[in-house]
Amino acid sequence: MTNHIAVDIGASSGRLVLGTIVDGSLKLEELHRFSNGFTEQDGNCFWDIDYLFHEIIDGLHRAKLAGVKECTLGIDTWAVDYVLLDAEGKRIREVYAYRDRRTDGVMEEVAKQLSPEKVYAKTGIQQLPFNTLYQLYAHNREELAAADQILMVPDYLYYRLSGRKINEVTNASTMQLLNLASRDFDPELLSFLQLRREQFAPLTEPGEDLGLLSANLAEQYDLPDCRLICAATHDTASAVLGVPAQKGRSSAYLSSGTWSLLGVELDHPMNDSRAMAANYTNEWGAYGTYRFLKNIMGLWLIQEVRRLDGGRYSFAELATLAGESEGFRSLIPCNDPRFLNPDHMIEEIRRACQESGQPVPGTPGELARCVLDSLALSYRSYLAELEDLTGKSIEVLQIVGGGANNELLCQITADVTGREVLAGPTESTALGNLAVQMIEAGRIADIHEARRMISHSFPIKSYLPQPLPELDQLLARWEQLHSGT
Ligand code: LFR
Repeated sequence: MTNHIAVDIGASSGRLVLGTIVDGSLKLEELHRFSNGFTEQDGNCFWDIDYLFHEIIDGLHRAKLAGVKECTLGIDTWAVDYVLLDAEGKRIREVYAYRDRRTDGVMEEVAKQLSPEKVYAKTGIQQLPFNTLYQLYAHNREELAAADQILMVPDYLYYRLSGRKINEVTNASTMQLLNLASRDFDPELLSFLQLRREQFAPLTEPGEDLGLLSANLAEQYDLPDCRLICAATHDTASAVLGVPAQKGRSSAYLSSGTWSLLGVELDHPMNDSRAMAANYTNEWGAYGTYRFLKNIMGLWLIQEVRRLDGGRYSFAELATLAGESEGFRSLIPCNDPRFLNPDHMIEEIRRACQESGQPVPGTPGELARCVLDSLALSYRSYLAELEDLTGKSIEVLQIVGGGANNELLCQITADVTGREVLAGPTESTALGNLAVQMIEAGRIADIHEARRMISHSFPIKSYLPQPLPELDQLLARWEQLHSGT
């Protein structure tokens, strides 16, 4: 098999990417791209999962038209969101989006009944209000008890394509229900939610052969012959697999998209009390790895500014406007939960600046600049924390994902962190997804070879830190902003 297709769906867009190996290099071809986003109905937020399924079908049909007769296929999406199935395998309801506000205050409520220390010792997962544990707690009890199966979003998409039910591990770990020691669902956490182990499918590792695409679908929509391979179905797991090999120097990765995921790959979980206090996560990776990382609010802040501004400017234009605006004029504590899903992001940013006595950003360029400056400063703080927790100094920051295209963000990040930033590839998530398929197909030996191949197949841009005038004052302002929140 020489054709491999990655289905990579993030919170704001999805794509089908064809990956091949030509003369020892990886080549990507985008077959199909579509938008994604949640919609609000009666105060709740939902994904349109049927739309996403049909976009996958559409993309596969285009692949066939482009000459792909047979291929392997892997799927990754964002994490934590789930789909309930009844005994006939039919979806019970619309799929809640993780920014839905039904989980407001739930984390605190659960903490009164279930010690957070115990949950962290078991799972090693950071406390985020939208972890599946809290979403399920907030879900209608009867509906949950009646569910025959609980699948995560990519598991469900595999199921629709093949009829096979799995719970893939990289994504399942974000439920905050898996036990690091037993490497299965934790009985105590399940019973807390009044759930049964049988409501979940067997845990499945990336690389597993999931069989053929359903013959009915292939015939009905004129699709290629597809063998489904279990990818690292959490997009961040795939993105980290797709980080290029880094020789000699110690580095951290920053997967920059809707979220900024900053961390390092470990071969063992680090779920001690310090990691818990700093709220770092140990999400399960492919090939026995763990993603020791922190969620930072990310480009969601800019996506919302853009949306509320009526989409007047593209992301590239917003970056240009930000570059023309005065730097470090107003800063926000960008990881504050107030920015998770405010009623109006622009107003929320302005309010935060006003409350802290800073100039209020007016134009889209000023707003974008405020966000980018604040993100870069947060990367500096979290890198220091990461060094402290792991006991290792970090010389280089490797930025992958869409944010690697944002030259201003990459340069300010280098300047503020005082480290070299290596940016690219932007399609690291699709690459990580494809790497698992290629390893499974015997075309690449292992993930080390895949990462070496990624590093020589795509341009990676270096940003060296430039001295920042008045850095000390800037850092003092940043500190003060956080001591006041
Ligand atoms: C990134 C991501 C993060 C996860 C968040 C919610 O797309 O998957 O890793 O914390 O979305 O699922």
